Amino acid sequence: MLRTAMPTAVPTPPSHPFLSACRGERPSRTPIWVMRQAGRYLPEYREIRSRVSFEALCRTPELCAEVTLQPIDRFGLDAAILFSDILVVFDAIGVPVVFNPSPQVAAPVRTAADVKALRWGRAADHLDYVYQAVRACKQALTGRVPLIGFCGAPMTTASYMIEGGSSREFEHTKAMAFTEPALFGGMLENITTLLIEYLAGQVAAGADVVQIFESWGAAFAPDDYRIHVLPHVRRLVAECKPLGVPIILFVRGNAGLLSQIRDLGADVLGVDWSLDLSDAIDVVGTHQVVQGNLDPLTLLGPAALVTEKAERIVVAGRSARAHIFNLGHGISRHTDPAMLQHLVDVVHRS
Ligand code: 1CP
Repeated sequence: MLRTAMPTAVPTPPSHPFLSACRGERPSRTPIWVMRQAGRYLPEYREIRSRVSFEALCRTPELCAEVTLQPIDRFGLDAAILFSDILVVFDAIGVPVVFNPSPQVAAPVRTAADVKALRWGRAADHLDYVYQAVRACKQALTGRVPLIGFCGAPMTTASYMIEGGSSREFEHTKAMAFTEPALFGGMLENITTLLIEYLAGQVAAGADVVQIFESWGAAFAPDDYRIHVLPHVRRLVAECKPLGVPIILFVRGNAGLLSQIRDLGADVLGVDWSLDLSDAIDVVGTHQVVQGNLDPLTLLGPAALVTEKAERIVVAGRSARAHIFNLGHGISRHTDPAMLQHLVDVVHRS
């Protein structure tokens, strides 16, 4: 549903270094953005959060745009990522979630009856506030940098519903996959359909690139991942290809999974910090575009260490088809913003 009230946003030039790298071209300098770049390590974010709950923030497009642009205005990063959360899709299917700040689902979804009771079918139509936020971001960015839309991968998303929140062991999720594979598979299939529609809605609203977050890839052993999880990620990537924007697939815990995800057709593979970038490139091949992979907690160390590690990653990235610098997972809330500025400067001058 297009809103005609909002003027047309200025498009980002296709020659932008981040978009060039996503397409597999080598831009003149290594582009950098960082996962969770808008968030609690920024005083200007905490100021807004002192007045507005996280839930209200996600549902207020103008505030989403303001928060999305905070790190862009401050650091000179090469891409913006929509401020939202992978779990807002629960709104669409009728699973209440609260953030405290970690997500809590009071009524977990574990049985066939629980799954059947959810509001499947054109569920992504209920997420118009996200699409409005994408439009507000594009408007505010005035073409300065591209905007990344995103979703969780099917299993990562489902795990929060099944566990009732964050988890260390994923015992309910894995028990469901192992004891009731048809129920688990059916649930992931429904979620995948929702995620495809959801990413299509974000792209229609103006997202230049989409990233799929498989934050809990390591929950499953590689052979179980191949059986229970991979087919859904494959379908998500395949059915998002026709959207015509680059797809970044980030799998955390991917040292053991890179060989499974390298052939799914994602334009960029996000590498976590559990392995050296050069080893990741050995596995995925030098024809792949990679993104990553500094350990986020390096930013809690001295500037000289950040310089040394970042430069090493930039050098390793030169053997890939193209490289987008990022952290190997989300930035810590304990990070000094000055250290992120130092990292951006090091990457840009390397
Ligand atoms: O302000 C607050 O106190 C809320 C903390 C917070 C924030 C800032 C949450 C709750 N989500 C977010 C924003 C968010 N979440 C973004 C913003 C865009 C950016 O990167 O700047 C993004 C992309 C996410 C995605 C997300 N949410 C993921 C995937 C990425 C990752 O970090 O692995 C996951 C797993 C979530 C779930 C979630 N939501 C919030 C928290 C604290 C969590 C993680 C909980 C857990 O560890 O299980």
